[in-house]
Amino acid sequence: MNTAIAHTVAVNVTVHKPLPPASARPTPGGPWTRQAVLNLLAQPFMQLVQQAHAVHRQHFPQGDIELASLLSVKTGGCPEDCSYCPQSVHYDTGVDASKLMAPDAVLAAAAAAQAAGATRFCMGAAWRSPTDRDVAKVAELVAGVRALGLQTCATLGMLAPAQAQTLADAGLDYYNHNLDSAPDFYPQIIGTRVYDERLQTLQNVRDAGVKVCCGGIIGMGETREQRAGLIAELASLQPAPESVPINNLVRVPGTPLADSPPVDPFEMVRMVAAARITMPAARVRLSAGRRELGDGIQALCFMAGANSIFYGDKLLVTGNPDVEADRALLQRLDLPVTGTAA
Ligand code: SAM
Ligand code: DTB
Ligand code: SF4
Repeated sequence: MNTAIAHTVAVNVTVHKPLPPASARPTPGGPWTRQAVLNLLAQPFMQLVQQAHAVHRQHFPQGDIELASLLSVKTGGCPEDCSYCPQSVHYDTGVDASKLMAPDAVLAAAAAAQAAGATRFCMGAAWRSPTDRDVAKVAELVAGVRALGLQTCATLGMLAPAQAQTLADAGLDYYNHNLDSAPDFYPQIIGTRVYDERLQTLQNVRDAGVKVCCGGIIGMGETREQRAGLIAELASLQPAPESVPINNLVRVPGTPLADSPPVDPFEMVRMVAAARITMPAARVRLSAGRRELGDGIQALCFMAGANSIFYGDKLLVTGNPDVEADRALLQRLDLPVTGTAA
């Protein structure tokens, strides 16, 4: 890791409980130890892509790409100190805090996303953990979005079991809660929430019968070994997540990671390939940071097994490729969109 970043992170993050070294953590899902994933990632690039593509074709013979739209229903003012995040109160990023959006505005955005071709709608809130009142309000949003005929997803921070159940009863299909990084790198990035709390929320979501969307970020100064550690943790969840977002860090001015050196874009392709091979039935989403990847790298990611994108001009608070550019790219690559495949 770049020493300047190591310094900035150390200043901004309070590390609470050190986790055991990754090698000591169980990988109950079977063969996907950190070393096994590292062996995958370290293969000759073309060999890795070829292997991942074969797994992809076997599990997704239609080769369709899911379009998932994202809306920040409650922006900014978050008490957490995630070093990558423009919505944390700890950093001066120019993002103003706002209240939870009104239902009619959320439903209008969902209907517009659907009209543009999205089949999944994800609502994000900058909370550490919602109150029961917050959850009741989001449950109303979930029911409304589902009534439009969209798949629903929410990402609201840590959830208690009863809160997960409330959202499940409202018709929530997926809950997004990322592990973000390997357990041994994580404390350098986040000090206000420990890894095991993330695992607990994932379990609460599972127990409520909601499908899990869980992934991470690359480009935060982690090593390839640590990227392997993230994939091993994800693939060892029982069962594996149904949806796996792989984010390329969006370096937002004002955050401690603003000046992180960009990671080699081929590393993003390798991560997608490793996610595809280790979690063959999952929707692997090429998530934040696509604008910096360019069309060629994105095409390689689709080849390596990415079959979902965030679709819409905005992610939560940062930009995303234009809808027209995305549709054109998928057409140029002859990739069918989910729900329209022949
Ligand atoms: N506040 C909730 C939480 O963190 O649990 C939900 C929203 S949070 C923005 C969802 C995820 O977005 C994070 O876990 C992280 O993986 C991703 N994310 C946030 N900022 C990012 C950035 N600058 N670049 C890439 N991914 C980012
Ligand atoms: C995920 O893995 N990526 C999305 C979603 N889950 C909620 C968020 C990306 C955020 C990128 C920076 C921003 O716009 O705030
Ligand atoms: Fe808050 Fe989520 Fe951002 Fe962390 S990633 S600061 S929890 S909004």
